[in-house]
Amino acid sequence: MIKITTIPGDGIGKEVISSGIAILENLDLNMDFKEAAAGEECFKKTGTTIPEETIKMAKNADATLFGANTSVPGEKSPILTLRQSLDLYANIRPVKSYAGVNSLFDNVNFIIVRENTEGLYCQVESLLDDKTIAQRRITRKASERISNSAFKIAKHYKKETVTCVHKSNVLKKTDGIFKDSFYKIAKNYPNIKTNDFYVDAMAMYLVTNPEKFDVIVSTNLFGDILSDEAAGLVGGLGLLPSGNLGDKKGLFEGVHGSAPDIAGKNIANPIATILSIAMMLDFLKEDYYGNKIKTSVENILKQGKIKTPDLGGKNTTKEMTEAIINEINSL
Ligand code: GGG
Repeated sequence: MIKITTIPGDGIGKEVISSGIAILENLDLNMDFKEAAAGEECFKKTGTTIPEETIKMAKNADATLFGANTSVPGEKSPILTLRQSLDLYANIRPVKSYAGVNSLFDNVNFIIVRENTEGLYCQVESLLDDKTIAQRRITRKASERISNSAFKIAKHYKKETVTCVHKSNVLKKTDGIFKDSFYKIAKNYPNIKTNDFYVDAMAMYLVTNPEKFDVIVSTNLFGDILSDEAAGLVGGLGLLPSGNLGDKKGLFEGVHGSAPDIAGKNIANPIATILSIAMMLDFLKEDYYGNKIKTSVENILKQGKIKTPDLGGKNTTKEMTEAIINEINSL
């Protein structure tokens, strides 16, 4: 029995997780789903954005599926708390062009590997009179392990080059360590090419030559910002999946947020979650089903008959989900 904790959260999180469960229930797998609360709605009901019980349920599951959460001013972000509590230090975000999708580029295929536990996401900020300070913690340990994840991914997917993105000309100590750690770990992978760019230059290269990149490793905030830019290259956030991985645990979520403007309308694109489920199944060593899901999504996008509004169509979340289920069953 595979134990899955689901955390739908807020906004479109509920709709896309319900699509995700429909996809999983259709597979010939023995799975048990337990739902846990987190986010703005949970805060209104319980006074906390992430109850201890939710963290416990994520720790006890074989994998966790996360929808999205709306941030509550002054309160902890549930997703950051989960990443830190479960030490899910690697945020893996594959970015790919799909045939049939109207996008800026049709030849993109890279993976962003984002450090997930420190940087500006420590959630340590202070206010003294009119002076505010945010802590940007970068350690050798976390920098080396995320570089190692990036090289392992490059090796696994037979990618040629790993690119380190930083701003060490300004953040000399913090990003100095990040860059040094990258080149230290690179020595263990002599067959993989390396290069590094400042984040501002990288922001430009992604819109001029995105096809040149294979695996990109960066700190927490830079990795997040580049992910949204990358989504813009290939058709939007509705298509970008992600996995938050530690040494033992995995939590999977679309890169998008809770999108309150379209929540509850049955028009959110479920593909980011469905592709995150494919990543989850690979993580659970059920890659036969993971591959089936990926192929089905590719086929549906290529056929172009069913499109949610973000892809230029008028179909609903449920219609897209049903089309992908039918495609899976036809393979
Ligand atoms: N920009 C898309 C979005 O809002 N994604 C949700 C998000 O930012 N989550 C926090 C994170 O991934 O660090």
